[in-house]
Amino acid sequence: MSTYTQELQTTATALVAKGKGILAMDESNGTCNKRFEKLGIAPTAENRRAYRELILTTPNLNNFISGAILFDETIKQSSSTGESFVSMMQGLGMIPGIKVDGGTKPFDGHPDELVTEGLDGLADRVSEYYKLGARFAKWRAVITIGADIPSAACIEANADALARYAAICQANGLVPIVEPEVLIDGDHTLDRCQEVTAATLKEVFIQLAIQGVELEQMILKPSMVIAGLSALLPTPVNEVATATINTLMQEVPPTVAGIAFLSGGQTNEQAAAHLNAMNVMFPQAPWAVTFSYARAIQQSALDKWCGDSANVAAAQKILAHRAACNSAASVGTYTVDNDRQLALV
Ligand code: 5MM
Repeated sequence: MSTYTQELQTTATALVAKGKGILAMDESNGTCNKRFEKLGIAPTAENRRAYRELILTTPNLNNFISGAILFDETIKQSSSTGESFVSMMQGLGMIPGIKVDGGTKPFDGHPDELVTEGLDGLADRVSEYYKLGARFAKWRAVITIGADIPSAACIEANADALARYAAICQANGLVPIVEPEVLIDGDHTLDRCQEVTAATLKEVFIQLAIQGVELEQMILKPSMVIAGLSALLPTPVNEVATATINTLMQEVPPTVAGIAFLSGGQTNEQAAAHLNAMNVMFPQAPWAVTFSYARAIQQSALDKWCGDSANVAAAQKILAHRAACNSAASVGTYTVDNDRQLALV
């Protein structure tokens, strides 16, 4: 039993508390700037800080959000009143988390495939983030579906890195969020996505076992099993929910503390409706099934804000609405009609 066992267990359980999910606001500067530039927002540290302040000061956010994943720059920033973001979150009962991966790089010898880097010096960085107040971490691996990919080598390399990251986090006090994302890009069928997701999760849990990761002290952040964005036919909501939960039931041990999905390029309504259907149709699932969305919570609010302080209150209203919708989906009470009606209020 490590020094952190009890704390890790408590944090993992709190992150997936009933009716709550995780807000991913951990875009690296490159990703955040790209989203800003599309809207004509200058890609400055001050604008990134102001945007993160808008998010964290959204009224009632803590009713729906258990914790938020921050980027390295953000965890060291403060609000305009001078209070650090970490302190603000602690005061609101939202657990600070931190993205610790170093991003994806081309996987040498394997065209069109990626491997996530960032293990060098990770134990020291995790210890530092713990001292700054973080209590959980996130590492994202990316698996691409194509004609002859993913390769077994790509799945294994990414699963190995995820497991080594998770073990380092647990040894140094942070609950690891393990995020193997099977990209939605492409014209693949739902069946192909299911096959790749199953193979990926199988390897991830083999590697987690090899590294001795405590499953009760980690959260899995998977993508949903869904047809590719350019597939001919959209998949009905209940089919996505069924294929996703069946795949997880097959590959994810019941002792994992919780499942918190990424939205991965789905629309706001799709991300909420799919999560909702899983909770309605599979109440017997052994884990809490909730969200860890970035775009499906934030993007509409960012579009409204557009870097203008006059739009902060309106943007916060949109953000709170998306958080509330996904909270409802996490307990199976979301409807698209309510979503649209409340969005108009
Ligand atoms: C897949 O991206 C994660 C979840 O976001 P969505 O719900 O929008 O799919 C997200 O947490 C992502 O890992 C972060 O935004 C960091 O991304 P970058 O590209 O900066 O590493």
